[in-house]
Amino acid sequence: MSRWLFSTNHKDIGSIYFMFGVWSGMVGLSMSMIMRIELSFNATETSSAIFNSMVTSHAFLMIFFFVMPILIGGFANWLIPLLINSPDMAFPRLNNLSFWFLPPSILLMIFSLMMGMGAGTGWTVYPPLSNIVFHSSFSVDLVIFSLHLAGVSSILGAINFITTSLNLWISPNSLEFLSLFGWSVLITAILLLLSLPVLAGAITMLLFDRNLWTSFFDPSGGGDPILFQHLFWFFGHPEVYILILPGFGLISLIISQESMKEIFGSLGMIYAMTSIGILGFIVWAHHMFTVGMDVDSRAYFTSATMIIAIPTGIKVFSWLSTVYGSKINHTSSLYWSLGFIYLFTLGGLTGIMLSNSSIDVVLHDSYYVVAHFHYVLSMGAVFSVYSGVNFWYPLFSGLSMSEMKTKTHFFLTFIGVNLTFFPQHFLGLAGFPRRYSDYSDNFTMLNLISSIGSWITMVSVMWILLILYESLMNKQILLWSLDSSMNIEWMEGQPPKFHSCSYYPLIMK
Ligand code: HAS
Ligand code: CU
Repeated sequence: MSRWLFSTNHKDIGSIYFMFGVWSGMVGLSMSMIMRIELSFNATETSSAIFNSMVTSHAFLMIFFFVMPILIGGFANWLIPLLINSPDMAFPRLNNLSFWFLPPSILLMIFSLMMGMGAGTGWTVYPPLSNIVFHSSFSVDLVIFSLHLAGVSSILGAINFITTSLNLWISPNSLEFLSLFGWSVLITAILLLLSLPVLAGAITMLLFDRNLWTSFFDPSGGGDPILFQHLFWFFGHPEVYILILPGFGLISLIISQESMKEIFGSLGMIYAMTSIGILGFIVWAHHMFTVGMDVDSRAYFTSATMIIAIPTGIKVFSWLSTVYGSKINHTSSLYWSLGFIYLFTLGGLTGIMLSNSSIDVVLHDSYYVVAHFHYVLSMGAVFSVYSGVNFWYPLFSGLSMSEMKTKTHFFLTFIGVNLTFFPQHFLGLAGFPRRYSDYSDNFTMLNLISSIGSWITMVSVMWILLILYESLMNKQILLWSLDSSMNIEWMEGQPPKFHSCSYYPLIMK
């Protein structure tokens, strides 16, 4: 018990982050299924209220309690000290504290659904909807407290990763040789450190507006609700890159390993990630094109946003150039990586469409936006998680999963998520607004396809859980890895042995 509760070991802490993330991912998934079920029937007043609070909690759970804990808490905790040859993180006890802020935080989020009316604000928590007038119960306050705790957890984690990457880096002592995953986590941690305090400020001001009679966001007291939007998106846009950058890092390591060569243009990859990180801070108002902004600002935010396609394109083409012409290992982990490149690019391209302020005025708050961000998240970030899980499961657990089964899992998920989200582009273009609990008949067909897709995805999640269960129960250890190119030696009852000559130097790059 104390091994987990008081753990200061980066691998153990990484493992509890994984368990936590998988659990909250399942809760988040259930919430999305509740939304799809609601959309399959005629809405009532009650079902609409539930729908609204599901929209809010689903987003928070997936972002703060699934993707971030798994990619940063799980993968980065496990891999960063290994990649820089350091015995542990710089502040092991702080690492423990970072994790243990999360359970109370998620409890507050769940309590917000059970006490009061539920927070039907969406993850953006915009006032005036989130004001005491329109959300008079305790729910929004609970959401704010939950975000405070999750924010503290992430800031402490960020401090830890930055210090570890810069100070525990033993040899060679040039950052150019830090692995691409190391770079992605370092940049992510800097983004966290700079953006989360702004969110904390915004939600604390909202808390004061709700309970202490301030009027930061209330025009009747001299405030301005648009101020909240600026503060939120100054955090919110860097946040989307926080969600994807560690995924980029994992994909780079995996593509390089499975193609058996160094990543094409790895220095360019470092510059690309750095530019994405910097640019991410100066494009936030592309989420606010419809607030009545002047034309010059819209022109600026449109152009600045479009520039991000350049470093991102550099990353996509470098991954493709790495795979091109190499004798690739057809592992399920590589399937997920290739799926990532394909579908993330699709999502990125719809992002470029949305960055045109004149187009966004029509598409804002429509399902087109929902399709965009699920392509970059459900198929970008989540595919990178699955790719990483398939790749490092043997290292994390000492066990193996059936390749044949994990490949069927890949295809099932691939079909499921595309069926779910591709039709949502057309729903958006046809004018179906997001966050609505009901719709007119002409939207039925596309919604039906989307719901069927979500059930297929649900089955695919059950399938991977079964695969994991089978592996854990049977203590499925390979005697000798058939896949010699992975250079891992498996001996019954012993942890896997990595042949440093090939595996390690490759993942170091
Ligand atoms: Fe986004 C809304 C624009 C990347 C996540 N995004 C969201 C929301 C989320 C999200 C969660 O400008 C909704 C928030 C909410 O609740 O309201 N996004 C972009 C752009 C990029 C982008 C330009 N988004 C992401 C990533 C996310 C993410 C990554 C998470 C993981 N996004 C927007 C805009 C909105 C938005 C608007 C607001 C919409 C609204 O009205 O609310 C870029 O980083 C994408 C770059 C990637 C590529 C693909 C690879 C590049 C290649 C190079 C060639 C491409 C070229 C472009 C030259 C571009 C292969 C050509 C252009 C063509 C159209 C063909
Ligand atoms: Cu954005």
